Amino acid sequence: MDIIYTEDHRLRAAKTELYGGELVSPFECPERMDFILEALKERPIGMIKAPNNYGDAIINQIHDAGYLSFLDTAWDEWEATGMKGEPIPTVWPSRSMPAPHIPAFIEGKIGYYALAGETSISKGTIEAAHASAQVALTGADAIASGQAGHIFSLCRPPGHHASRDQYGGYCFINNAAIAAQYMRENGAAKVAILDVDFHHGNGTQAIFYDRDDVLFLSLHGDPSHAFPHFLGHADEKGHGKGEGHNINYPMAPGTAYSAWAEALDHALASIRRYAPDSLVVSFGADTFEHDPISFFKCKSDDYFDMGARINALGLPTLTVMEGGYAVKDIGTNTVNFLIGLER
Ligand code: Q9C
Ligand code: ZN
Repeated sequence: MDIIYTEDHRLRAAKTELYGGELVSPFECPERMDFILEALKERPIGMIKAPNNYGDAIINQIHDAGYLSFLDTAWDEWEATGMKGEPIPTVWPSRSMPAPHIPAFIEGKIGYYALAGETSISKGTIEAAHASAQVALTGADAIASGQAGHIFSLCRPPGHHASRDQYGGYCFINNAAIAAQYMRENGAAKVAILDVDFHHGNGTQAIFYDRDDVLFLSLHGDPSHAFPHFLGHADEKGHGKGEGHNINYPMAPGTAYSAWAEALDHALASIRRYAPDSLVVSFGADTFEHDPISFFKCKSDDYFDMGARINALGLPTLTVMEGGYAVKDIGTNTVNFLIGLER
């Protein structure tokens, strides 16, 4: 399986994340990729290739124009205020204060376009996010054109929390959604997105919620206990034409692989019934027992089985990297998953 990767992810190197009431060094850091690259060097599974440039056409179909231009200028506008730290939101449109107008001042715009408060927009963030989207598009193209049966798009920053017009949870541009949309535009009548990151893929869900041409399934920590806290419940099943095309598997703190894999089998049965032309896997290694911000109990060897079960679908499959923060182990666990995918 070939791997699509670019060093441009290093442009995303925020100094701060708001965590536990403190500003800490971000969990979602460039070193994550180094551990995966190191594991791929020890156990090579294919060629590592640079992304092509597909421009903005698909990105513009998935994201709001005002949101994208906000991201383009956010750092410069923030820097111009003379504020000392990195931009994080301090105020939001909320239940008692819905937003009839988009603010002009950067502090208000940040609140308008943020869905969570942990993620700083550092200098270089939007450049890295666009490079990450091209990594996803290059993988989607290889799958759509039939050049490959499996591709791994080693995206960073991740994407599945980013909605049409909001960033957060370390995500800015929704790589998996863009990959699925590219496949739809290039020969696939139906695409399934299977999100196995520890966190609910709220952004991907929201983007496809009223569509029946993209089936979204997510296995994740119960939002009653885990980020993103407000989306990802089992009763969210899609809307309008999309009714029945959104399937959530929220799971309790402490869930081990055996129970997780039962939910996976249920999800795989739904994918088989849907009979998509291709599959996008939003893969996060944060289901690992020692992940610092998550509460599932998957062990390193479980990732082989996870990959093998998904491979049994027999679908052209693009795996897109999402989260995973136990930096020492995400290399091992990610490569285990990819090896399992080819079993
Ligand atoms: N107490 C991804 O995995 N904060 N994003 C968690 C835990 C945000 C995770 C705080 C986690 C975002 C792509
Ligand atoms: Zn995650």
